[in-house]
Amino acid sequence: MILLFKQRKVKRLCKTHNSITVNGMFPGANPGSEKWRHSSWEWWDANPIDVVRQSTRTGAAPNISDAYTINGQPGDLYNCSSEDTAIVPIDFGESNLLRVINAALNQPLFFTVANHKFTVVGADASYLKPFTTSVIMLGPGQTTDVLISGDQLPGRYYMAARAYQSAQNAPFDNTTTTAILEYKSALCPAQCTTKPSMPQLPAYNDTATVTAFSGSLKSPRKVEVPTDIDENLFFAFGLGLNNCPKNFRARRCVWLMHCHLDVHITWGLAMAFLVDNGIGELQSVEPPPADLPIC
Ligand SMILES: [Cu+2]
Repeated sequence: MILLFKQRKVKRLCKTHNSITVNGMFPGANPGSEKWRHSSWEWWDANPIDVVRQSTRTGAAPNISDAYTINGQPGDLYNCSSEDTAIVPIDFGESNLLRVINAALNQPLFFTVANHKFTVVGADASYLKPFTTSVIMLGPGQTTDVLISGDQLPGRYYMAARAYQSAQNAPFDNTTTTAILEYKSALCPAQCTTKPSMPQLPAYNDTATVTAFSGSLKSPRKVEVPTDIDENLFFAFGLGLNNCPKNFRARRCVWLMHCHLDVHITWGLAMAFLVDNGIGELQSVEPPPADLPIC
């Protein structure tokens, strides 16, 4: 397979920027290539690598984004964006699977569609016991698979995403990104001159809705877990102020883990698991690559 990397000029929020494309498409969301994959991203009026580098250097949170996007487009509620708003076609009477990805850097996001309900059937590559909801919430990096039925008056409906502010007083991008769910039988341009219906999104700090949603994520069937516990282990996660053991750099693998936003790893909030070799080659750590930087 040949991957062709190119710089392409893209216009977002009234300005033109360079963006990297792979075989002519933006990495991640490829609008049009797979109809029902939807990703919500963030957009900075800056080079996003600079945003991350600056936050790593200063130790502060990354600058908040200037827009969120659905399938690469900010949508109608931002300046200079309405001409390129992503359109998601649907047939009346049809049931469609939406694979929704939160590809934002740090921001948990609510996602909803006007007048339609979702049947949630999967999350992060696991099937779920289906349940119905009008709004879903995804943490950064999370995926959720939902079914949506074309059972409403054929027309145009906004799909919208905006922030769930999970931490009080932490600054966040409070803008709203939209795409348009468009019934194929809705006659354009006659019907397209009227604005699509806008869904109601939860308040930024609506933790009750988030708790109700995440509490509904259940396995399709009973999961067998060990119930005979020989020993109770209590782990306290805290700031590691101890010096690393002397043999830290020997042939052992260090697995950095933080069960939250990735940016917190650069703040030093990672748990380091030392992983030793097991028995045989398949249970052993591969040697580091020749170009591994020495710190
Ligand atoms: Cu964290």
